[in-house]
Amino acid sequence: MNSTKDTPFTFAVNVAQATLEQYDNHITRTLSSMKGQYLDAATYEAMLPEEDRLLYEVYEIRRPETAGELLHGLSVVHPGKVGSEYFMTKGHFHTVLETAEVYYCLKGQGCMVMETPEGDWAVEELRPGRVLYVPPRWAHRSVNTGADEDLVTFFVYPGHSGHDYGTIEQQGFRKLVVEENGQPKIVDNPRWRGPESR
Ligand code: PAN
Ligand code: ZN
Repeated sequence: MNSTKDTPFTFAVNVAQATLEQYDNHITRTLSSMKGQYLDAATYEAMLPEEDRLLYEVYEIRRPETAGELLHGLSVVHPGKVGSEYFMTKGHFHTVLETAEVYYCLKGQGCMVMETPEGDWAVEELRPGRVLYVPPRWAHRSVNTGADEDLVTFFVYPGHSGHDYGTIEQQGFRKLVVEENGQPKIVDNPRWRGPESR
């Protein structure tokens, strides 16, 4: 696989199926890893004992986690909701805040929820063929708003970025994406616990 390669390499993305021909690491995240993240805590607690549902998966091409490298792979968020809130990734700031990321959407319907430590927020649509540029300093979480299709994105970010999950686990995102009358809607997160609300 790629981990020991220091010569150029290629691999195929199966565009029709939105899968990678090869990868080094497969991460799976289930409902139990999202404790405290969904607004409807009662529905979350009721769903857990029924089944620890698979919410999303990440397929990584392994590269050294150093500044000159680019980490890349595929993110797959499955369709579904907890209450009215769509399945989503945990979301994170990069530990090195001044690092950006590019996402290219291959399949599905969804959006990226983003915010900065300074209080800016943004939600951008993800659909096949769209590229999203996440600038340095912006925390990011992908949300699958499709009814029955995976949301698949190809991502690339600097090797030394690191992932700070703790900040989002503690304070959440300022905005949530929920279904209202069959449509996705951006709403304030009443449980957001950022520095300004404490
Ligand atoms: C992506 C994400 C991936 C899964 O590769 O890591 O979509 O989301 P979480 O990391 O929030 O669980 C990325 O943004 N890397 O930096
Ligand atoms: Zn990231």
